[in-house]
Amino acid sequence: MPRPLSPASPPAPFRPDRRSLLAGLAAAAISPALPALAAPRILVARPATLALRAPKDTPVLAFDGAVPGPLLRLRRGETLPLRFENRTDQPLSLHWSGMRIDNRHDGVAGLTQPAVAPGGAIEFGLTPPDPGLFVYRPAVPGKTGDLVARGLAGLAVVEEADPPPVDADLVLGVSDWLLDDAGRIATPPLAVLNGGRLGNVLTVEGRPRAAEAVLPRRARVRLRLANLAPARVMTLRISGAKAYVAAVDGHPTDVFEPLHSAFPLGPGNRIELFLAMPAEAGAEVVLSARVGNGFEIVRLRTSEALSAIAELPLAPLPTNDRLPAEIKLQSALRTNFTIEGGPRPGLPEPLPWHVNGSPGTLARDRYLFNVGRGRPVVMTIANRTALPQTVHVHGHAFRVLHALDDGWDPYWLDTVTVPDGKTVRIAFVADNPGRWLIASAVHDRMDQGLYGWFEVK
Ligand SMILES: [Cu+2]
Repeated sequence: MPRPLSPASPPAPFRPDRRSLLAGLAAAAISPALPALAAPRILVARPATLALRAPKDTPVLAFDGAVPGPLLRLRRGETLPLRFENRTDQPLSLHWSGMRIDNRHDGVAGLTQPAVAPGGAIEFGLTPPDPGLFVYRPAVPGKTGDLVARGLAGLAVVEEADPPPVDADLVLGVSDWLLDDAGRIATPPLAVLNGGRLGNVLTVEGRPRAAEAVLPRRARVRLRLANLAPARVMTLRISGAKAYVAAVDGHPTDVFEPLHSAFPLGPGNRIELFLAMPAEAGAEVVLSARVGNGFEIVRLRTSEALSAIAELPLAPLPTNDRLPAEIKLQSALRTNFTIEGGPRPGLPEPLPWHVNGSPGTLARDRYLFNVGRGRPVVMTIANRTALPQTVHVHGHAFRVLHALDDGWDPYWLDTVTVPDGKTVRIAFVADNPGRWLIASAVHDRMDQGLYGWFEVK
């Protein structure tokens, strides 16, 4: 995620009127409520097929046979009982990327729990502490890139208690598929995987074309977007409407920033936008990714009708008071995450990935650092490679510190991109006990050693 775009003055605060309150109540009424003693939500990973390229469907792996997996809607602080069944021939796990959940359910095979064997199942309760948009997928070091590239990824929305009223809440997962000539998922050689696989078919919600919707004139739209690609960074642009960034990586931003022509979204990154549809009927708003000649992600069109909430200003999301109000940097543990390896000019083969001088390992005595619960951590991520590196921290949300002082960017992240040859410092409070992965968000690089882990005691 880059530095913030030029800051804009935040829009006027949202003052709910009776109409919007009624709209909110109506929305609450149609949200599924969990019974007190709910049967578990069953999630099954199994083979399926997907129409990616005519004439033949592509064999994939999918949660509940759907790509992306079924959209899970949860409520902050409420426990969703889950049963995960593995009906594939691969060992799997279920990681909830971005959720600051109990370490026992973080789903990193070999670190937080054993992999679920083919034919096996696990049951657990998932209690998300923060609202936002999250990704679920396997995290099996050595295998994750292949599993995600075959289709195993889905989205979870954790609802706010009082979401701003909107005419439409669109949740979209964008994926990138590498197909061979026969239309099957390709298996690239290791030297290609070292950098991460880039696909040749992009999809939105599993279809190789833009999502479309017709909305009232002046409609208020919440657009939630996740990059589910195994390796591709997508640069977004919007035309036809003014869009505001409301949240990145699930957490509300301090300041609303206009989405100018472009915004990069790395693998695993999520972004939430608010936009106001034009006042004319038949007007179009297009969000696209700068890939090739441009790939349309969503195309929205206005109808003759007028939004009932057209007069409401675009409002920021409620702030998340579970995130620390401050991070005491002067008492922080200082630590490093130095990345080396990969392709180098003049070398025929890429070098193996190293973090702090060696490839990642889950061996119990080989942690990057351990830290007492509640202590601040400042980590210097040094990218001594020829590629941008997107680094993902489990179980915590962090701030990106400014280069010259201890100020920070006005949002929380769990995934940050460090340009090649550059260094970025991040700060977080180590408030979630357990063993947590720090890994390349380009899963193929993690599979080849670009990771480490830390322990909070
Ligand atoms: Cu994650």
